[in-house]
Amino acid sequence: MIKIVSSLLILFCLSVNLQAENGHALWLRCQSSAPVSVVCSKKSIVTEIARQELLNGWQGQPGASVKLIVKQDKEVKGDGYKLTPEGVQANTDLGVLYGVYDLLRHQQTGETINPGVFNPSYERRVLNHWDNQNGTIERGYAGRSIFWRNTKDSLNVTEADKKLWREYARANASVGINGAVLNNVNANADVLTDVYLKRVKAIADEFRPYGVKVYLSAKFSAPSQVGGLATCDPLDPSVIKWWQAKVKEIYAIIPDFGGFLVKANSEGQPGPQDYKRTHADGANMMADALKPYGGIVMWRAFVYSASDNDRAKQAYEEFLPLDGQFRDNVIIQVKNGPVDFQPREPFSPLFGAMKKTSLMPEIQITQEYLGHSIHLVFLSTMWEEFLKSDTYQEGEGSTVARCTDGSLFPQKHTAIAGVANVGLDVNWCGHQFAQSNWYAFGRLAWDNKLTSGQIADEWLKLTFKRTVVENSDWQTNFLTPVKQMMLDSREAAVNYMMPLGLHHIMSANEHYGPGPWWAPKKMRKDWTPPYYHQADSVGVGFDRTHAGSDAVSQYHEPLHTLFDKEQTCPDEYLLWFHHVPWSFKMKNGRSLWDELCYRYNKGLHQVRDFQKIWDTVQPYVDEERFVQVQSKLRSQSRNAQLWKDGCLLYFQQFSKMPIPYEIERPVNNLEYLIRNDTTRHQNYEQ
Ligand code: GCV
Repeated sequence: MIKIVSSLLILFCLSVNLQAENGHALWLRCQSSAPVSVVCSKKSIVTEIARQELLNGWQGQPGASVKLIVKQDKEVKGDGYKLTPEGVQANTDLGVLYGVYDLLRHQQTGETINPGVFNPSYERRVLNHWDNQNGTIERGYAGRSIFWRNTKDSLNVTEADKKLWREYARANASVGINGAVLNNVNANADVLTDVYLKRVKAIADEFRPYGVKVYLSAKFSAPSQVGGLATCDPLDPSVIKWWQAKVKEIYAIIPDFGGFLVKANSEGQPGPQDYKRTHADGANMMADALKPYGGIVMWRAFVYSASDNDRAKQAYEEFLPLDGQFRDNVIIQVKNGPVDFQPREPFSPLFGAMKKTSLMPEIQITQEYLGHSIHLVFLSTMWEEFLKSDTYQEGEGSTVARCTDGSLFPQKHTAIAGVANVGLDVNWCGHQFAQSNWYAFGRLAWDNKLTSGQIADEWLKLTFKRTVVENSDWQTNFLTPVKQMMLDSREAAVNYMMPLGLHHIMSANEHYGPGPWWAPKKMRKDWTPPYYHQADSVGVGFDRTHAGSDAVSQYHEPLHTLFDKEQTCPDEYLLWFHHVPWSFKMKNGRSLWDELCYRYNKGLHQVRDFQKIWDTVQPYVDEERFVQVQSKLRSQSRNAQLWKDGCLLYFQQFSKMPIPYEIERPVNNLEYLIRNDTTRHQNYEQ
């Protein structure tokens, strides 16, 4: 009997998946199910969803009985859960739902289910959408916003809107994401007005059953812009009153509103410093207004000014002196690196340095600097590298993960944010493989100790497996090579874009192709690549040693000394911390110039290999997704060639050294690349 049911199950899955797939179902594709009976100790909208998910997706013993129990247990924290031989137990309804998704994930990936307790690393696992109210998305590469549009009836809530929001919330819940900031950090104050708040409420209503809270980016100047006040001084009683009233109004319609995200005094945004107040004054004023309702303020530390001698140092310099001055419902949101989501940066030295303030990492899921939705880059390895970086703030083992998840310093709230890569594109993320980054963010936010290998394995099985039980042929010919491609993809991007610690050398403001030459006369220096690479006849790289900008001193020992010396600085960060002579002898014996040539060349060849790998897996992938990925890889390959040619030919003007003869010659001329700089992106988007 079991055999018959399993065969039917396989047949059903096969027939579902032989149809074209467009990627809209994400990692939640498998609908086949074996019969199961589900008993739940508590009835609620959330537990009903949990029950339905089990009924629709059960892959275990046919006819089994599963118990879902909501019961207090000291071992279980927050919305964590316990997997037991009988089913799922949790303190909250949401915990039960998370447990059910985990159970199903195990079944669908064929992993053994080990009973145990699974608690989240962070209390708040939040997506930041940089969506504008006119429907565009800053740094979005997957179509327009799923929340906002600029048609005539833009604020009408349709059934199609609600369906999409529910699908989005379900996808988030399935990986443990429990919050979403619905609008751009470069905020438009109108979002806090009545008409927009009605739409926010409608979104919150669809999210609620899946445990996803809504948050808003709040413009610091809102009291003037939409409140008509003469000032936005955070210590002014009228301003304090305005925010209190605004918060009260929001909670009256959205009782579980999460709180505000604020970008202040950064890149032209208003903030407390406009009134000679500190970041703490500004954040605390908002935090006080939110406190009675349980809301939080996520205050960004992404600050830098044109006049500073090293942009990488500024967040630390501005925020560290404020340690201990923030209310306990303020969390300082810090980008992973000290500059800006580059393909590789050392971790921001603020992590661990602020010991009396809650800090949350901000990572970027949307690929602003990593090839938009054209390049296949699995970002999990980058985030894993970051979370596992040792800050040494409390001795060895003080990883970024531990400095932010509450295990090293007491934190009232813990959180992690990811800048979303979601838009109206049918596959949500623009590139089928970009979905894996959304997935990976959720999984790492839930468990910051997971490995990228495990995440890639899970995602590939859930996203591409055609039957419940794939044969070993699939494992060998699809899973193994494609997983390896994913795991290598970030390092490949670093190699063909910005190896050896180079950073911020992309073209213009679109941040796609190479542009180490890009430096319009009137442009702020710290927005142009030459500020970062500092290439000259002597060498290349930014001197951040004690003899240079001294950014190294923001790192705790032993990192301070390690980074400070060319000989001990890891190759990956060499040109981040040092201005290195072209003929400098690398650890492997090559000159810096030769090594640069090898790295760029290697990156390009890695992408060409990805093309080959993908072509070999054609028999295992449905036509639509296969062709899409194949075509994107072609664009990526052409773009990698531009990066290699553009950067090597540009830097060669300074090094005056030959490209090693065993390396392929450039196929583009530098003058051509520079001349076509601004239009190139469009040409390669096809
Ligand atoms: C939302 C970078 C991006 C900006 C972004 C900013 C930020 O500068 O290029 O588009 O603005 O970071 O994180 O605030």
